[in-house]
Amino acid sequence: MRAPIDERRPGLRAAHARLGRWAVLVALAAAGLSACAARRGVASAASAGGTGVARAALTEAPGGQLEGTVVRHDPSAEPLTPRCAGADAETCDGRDDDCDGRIDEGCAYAGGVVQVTLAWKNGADLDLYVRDPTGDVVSFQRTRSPSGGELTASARGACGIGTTEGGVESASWYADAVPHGKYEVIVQYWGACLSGAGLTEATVSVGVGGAVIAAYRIALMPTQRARVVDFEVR
Ligand SMILES: [Ca+2]
Ligand SMILES: [Ca+2]
Repeated sequence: MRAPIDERRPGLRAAHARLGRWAVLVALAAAGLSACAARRGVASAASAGGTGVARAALTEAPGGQLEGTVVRHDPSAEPLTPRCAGADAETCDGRDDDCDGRIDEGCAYAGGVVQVTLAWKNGADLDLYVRDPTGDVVSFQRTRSPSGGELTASARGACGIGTTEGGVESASWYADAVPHGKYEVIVQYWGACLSGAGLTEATVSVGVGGAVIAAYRIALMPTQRARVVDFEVR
């Protein structure tokens, strides 16, 4: 069953179904609200040390008294054990390599008190969607939500943007506006982009209040969607 991605934009979802994603992107571009442009904006802001990075600097510290708990995860999602490779080993790969409770700190996207980061290593185009307890969904379709969520890294929009050797998508909520309750993390494999991308392994990590509460490996085929993990913040 296809998970409803963005119930605040039923028109867009219906258009997806009727016309396919390219047609929707063209329509959005004509209206000056191109999803591709939104993705470029996110990527360029991050790479230039823009808003997301500045917010990270303000909010990456301790994380207050928030706690996060995994409610469920996709049966095919394989829990990953911490690597704890050492203090100098953090790389921009969607995992907390050095086990300091922060995912990919020092990379060109934000931390946050709640952080969900998706990463993969081939030419596929994967999309991250995070639905927060208010029902808002943060994704490339909507990079900022009224609840304070922000997509701070986006990769390979419609296969046309980003690197050819993998990507990262990451969403954050900050200390001054963290909705409490259940979050849903959904990954959509939009397309293979480069021929031969095919089955793609990705990692999904979730950080809450200065601790990584979940990390999974999941494998998806083109067009497949998975609700990787639900977690609760309280
Ligand atoms: Ca990392
Ligand atoms: Ca880390």
